[in-house]
Amino acid sequence: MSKTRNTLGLAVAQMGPVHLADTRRQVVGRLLDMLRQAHARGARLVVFPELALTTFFPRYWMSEDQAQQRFFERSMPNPEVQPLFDEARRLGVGFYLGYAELTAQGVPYNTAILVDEQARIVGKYRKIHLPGHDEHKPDAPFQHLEKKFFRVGDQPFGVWDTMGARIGMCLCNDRRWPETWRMMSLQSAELVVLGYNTPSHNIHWPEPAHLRMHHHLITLQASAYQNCVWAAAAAKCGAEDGHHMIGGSVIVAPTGEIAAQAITEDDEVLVVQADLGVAEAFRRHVFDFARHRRPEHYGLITERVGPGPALPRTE
Ligand code: CDT
Repeated sequence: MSKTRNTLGLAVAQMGPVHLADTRRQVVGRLLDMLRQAHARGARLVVFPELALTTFFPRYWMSEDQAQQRFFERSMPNPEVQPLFDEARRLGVGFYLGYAELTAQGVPYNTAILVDEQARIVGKYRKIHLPGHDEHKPDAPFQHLEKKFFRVGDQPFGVWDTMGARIGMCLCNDRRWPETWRMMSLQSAELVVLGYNTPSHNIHWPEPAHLRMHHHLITLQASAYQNCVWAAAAAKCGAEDGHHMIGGSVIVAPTGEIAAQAITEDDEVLVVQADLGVAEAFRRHVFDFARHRRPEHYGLITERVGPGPALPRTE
């Protein structure tokens, strides 16, 4: 007897560079093309990158006001992004989209939304792990000013039941932190979606360039396996006005295996029919959290931020 498989048509829409001179209208045109391609290949959910509507502006020194005037969205959908919502509803495809959000109270966040097949915003996530710095580094080849331009997200990692799956969201640097994934797998996430902009060069120390891709993939693969989730990660990549960022968009199975990976540094769509049942054996056995986790021995994880002294021992 054949078992019915619970599959989700899952797409990652990687973006090539968005230059300073590119308009929102041009960018949304590219997103529309990829939404249609993904739909034609059987996708029900399309994952777009972090800060997908603009260049990765935290690389430029400017005032917060200048950044907000040029790169932030005051409402969503707004008239420039509305065509994406309209086409998603017409096709019956949901999506995840990252953008710079300025709230009605004037608070700036690095945000992602989850939009269902009826084009309703069903989930919002505001980035928690903000990398980089807030001061000007005039000697660096570029800046990484996320700590200047964004506030830390105001809500914990969440999950949303939509499009036939329990879906968690995070953004870029969050993927490097085990706590991100565990927060969502403890809420029974089946899929974690994320966008990223990862510069190829580290401005803080001469990190060998190949490690950027290695750390990206090893993190995605280990986290998917250790948390029994599918992971779908969409890059914005290539050289934005000469500033290179890694590609390597991937869909990873709960086995830790890569089910699909981008081969270009341009707009490129990956589609996988993701069998959500694959995780079940892992959840019942090696990672049966309810039976095997020992939170009474994990206290430091929430008590301490940085490393400190050894814990006292009885023997
Ligand atoms: N956008 C973003 O979060 N980028 C960071 C750069 C890290 S620099 C160490 C990332 O984690 O990919």
